[in-house]
Amino acid sequence: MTQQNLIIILGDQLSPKLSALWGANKETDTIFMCEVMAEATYVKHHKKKIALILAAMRAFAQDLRHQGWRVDYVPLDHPENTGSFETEIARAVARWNPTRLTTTKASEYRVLEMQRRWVDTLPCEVNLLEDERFICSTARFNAWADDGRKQLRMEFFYRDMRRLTGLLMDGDKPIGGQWNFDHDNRKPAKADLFMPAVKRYAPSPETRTVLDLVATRFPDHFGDLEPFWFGVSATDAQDALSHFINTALPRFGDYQDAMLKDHKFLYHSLISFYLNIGLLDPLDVCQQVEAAYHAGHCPLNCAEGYIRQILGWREYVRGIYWHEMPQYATSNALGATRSLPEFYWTGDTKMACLKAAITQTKEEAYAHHIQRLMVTGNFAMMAGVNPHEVHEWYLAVYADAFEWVEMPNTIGMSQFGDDGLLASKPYASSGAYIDRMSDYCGDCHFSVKEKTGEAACPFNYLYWDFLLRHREKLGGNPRMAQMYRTFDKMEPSRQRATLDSAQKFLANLG
Ligand code: FAD
Ligand code: DLZ
Repeated sequence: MTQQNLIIILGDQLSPKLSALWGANKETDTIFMCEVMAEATYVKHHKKKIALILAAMRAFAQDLRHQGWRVDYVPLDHPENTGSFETEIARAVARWNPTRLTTTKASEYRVLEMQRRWVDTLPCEVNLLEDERFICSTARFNAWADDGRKQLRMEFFYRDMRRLTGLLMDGDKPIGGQWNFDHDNRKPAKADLFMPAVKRYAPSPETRTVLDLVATRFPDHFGDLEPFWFGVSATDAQDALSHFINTALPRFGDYQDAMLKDHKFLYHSLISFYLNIGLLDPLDVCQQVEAAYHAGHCPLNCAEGYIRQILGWREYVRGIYWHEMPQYATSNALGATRSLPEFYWTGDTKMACLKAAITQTKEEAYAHHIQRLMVTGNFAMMAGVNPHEVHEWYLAVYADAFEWVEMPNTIGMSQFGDDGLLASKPYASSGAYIDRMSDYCGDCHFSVKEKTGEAACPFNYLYWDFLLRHREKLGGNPRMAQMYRTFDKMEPSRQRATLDSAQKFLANLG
């Protein structure tokens, strides 16, 4: 049977607005989707993440069928499934014999390279389209980045994006007279604060089938599969967003950086995993938050802080990824070589903050930004763990992790592996920061007040050891100068005790 067009939709392209669907014809075209082992195992993704993607792919395919599309869908347990995009797409082309194959560029470099090979290997025309689901095209970002500027700082990119979209703008001026209201944000939270409940979605029979499949096929992957509460459709995702706007947005900014051991989600929106697979549109999300602000539903610091995460950070890290790949993947500016400690896979550590962040990651495939940056990321960087290993961990364990967004956050922001391309200084901190922003330290085995010795919080001495190890590279950074002066003013005996404590700890880290 000869078809005009075979349209390939990948597991993170679940958007009706996908460019591969523009101009498609329900009469003559066939949509192809496949579940493949290779995508679940190139890093061993968290069970919940695999379940989310497969369940959402099936729900999306079902919606397309209801809209009258012909969908050729190969499930993971199909007896003839060959297990990779390349072989499954070759089989689909043999089945349908299309004159043309249309697909939207993959979000990850690894898969885009595959798609580019299809041009030479497949016996039909291959139409590879831009992914138009982002607010800033890669061409626009590249033009901004290559405009002779000295540094590619997010804040300036964000201002351009505010001007481009008109979000929270009054003519050419930012509403409220400032671009950024972070000085009103970042308060520590108290455990007795009223916390909004997370919206949970009971698995449908179709999702249950996926959960059984994941339990059978990926028993040795990291993470708890149950309870599975993610939504799997655009309707669920919009409902989760509305719930966030109604219940948590008014306090989002204030407690954005807080961490509490009994409140995993605080005032965060928990929509990254929906956005990243296409169930929500980023501009639409920002516009809904802007509308909530104009309706008097949330203060400006919350609306601005939230919009900046999506319009600013999310678009910016994607731009950095495509601007810098493929060399970005192996960047290791601090020459870190240690293997990732085993406790990142078990949570079995006496450090209460790391235990909490990793245990929650295992349970939920989710941790919020500050847990990722200032707990697991901060520790790995100060302990000198190879950033590529750290990257593979983050890519595997979070439901929202796709390389384009995860890699710049990990290798750049959290590990300083890109030599300051993304962050003006390393996000290194002692235990005092974690103590200020969380309630983890109270019942920790280690004392955050102690600076050296076996009872001291390891973050305290690792911080100085990290700075000293990298003095040549970081000593000239004006944002670090004060910290080096503080170390230099310490009593020599205290300096020695600090570095000895770090050496002992690192020697036992394995
Ligand atoms: P909220 O706190 O409610 O923020 C709202 C939205 O803003 C998020 O849904 C997300 O889309 C966006 N956002 C916020 N911060 C960032 C950021 N730094 N970069 C990009 N988008 C941002 N985010 C991912 O989506 N996927 C990842 O794989 C990922 N890996 C990370 C790894 C490290 C080491 C760090 C430090 C951060 C990482 N982030 C990643 C960014 C951020 O931690 C998550 O986007 C956020 O925690 C998702 O939870 P939320 O939806 O509740 O976000
Ligand atoms: C992450 C993932 C997983 C686990 N499984 C699939 C799958 O079976 N089929 C599919 O199309 N996509 C899957 N994905 C998402 C892909 O890895 C994603 O499309 C690429 O990362 C984009 O470059």
